[in-house]
Amino acid sequence: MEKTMVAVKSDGIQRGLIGEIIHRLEKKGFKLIAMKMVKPTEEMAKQHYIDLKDKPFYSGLCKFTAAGPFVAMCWEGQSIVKVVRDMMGETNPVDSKPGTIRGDLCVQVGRNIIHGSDSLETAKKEVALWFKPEELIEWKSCMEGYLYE
Ligand code: IDP
Ligand code: MG
Repeated sequence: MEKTMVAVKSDGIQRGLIGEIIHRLEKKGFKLIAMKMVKPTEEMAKQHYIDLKDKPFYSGLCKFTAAGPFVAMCWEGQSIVKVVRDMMGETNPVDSKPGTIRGDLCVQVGRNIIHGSDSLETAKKEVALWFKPEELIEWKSCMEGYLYE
């Protein structure tokens, strides 16, 4: 099973969408392994978005991230990194298809409400950035036999 890091960003939290995002991932059949609400330091925000450090919007993105609450989660499931990215939709909601989280729930790229790791390698780094190993709760879902053969 793969793990991925998902976050509801402060715009998603302000808009009351924490439950909606969790609901979609739960309904899909993915398993929540860890979750916390934090107010990230600017250092954590910078680390989280380190791959974008040369982009013109990097500084503003990190300041926005550090200014508000952030719900960090770790989810587990088969091929979850790719599937969550597909469920999120494109980075720019203008290009996100209806039915995706960003396609249904937001309008502009700088307020696109959700983060999801973009590769298995990134997922490992991001899970380790936001969670200590003991914060990842390995539990057996009673639905497992009905989700996986
Ligand atoms: P992703 O969130 O779909 O993985 P990334 O390219 O990793 O997209 O960018 C991280 C975040 O940076 C985006 O979710 C968005 O909030 C913000 N962002 C990306 N591109 C732009 C831009 O052109 N202008 C403003 N913000 C941007
Ligand atoms: Mg990204």
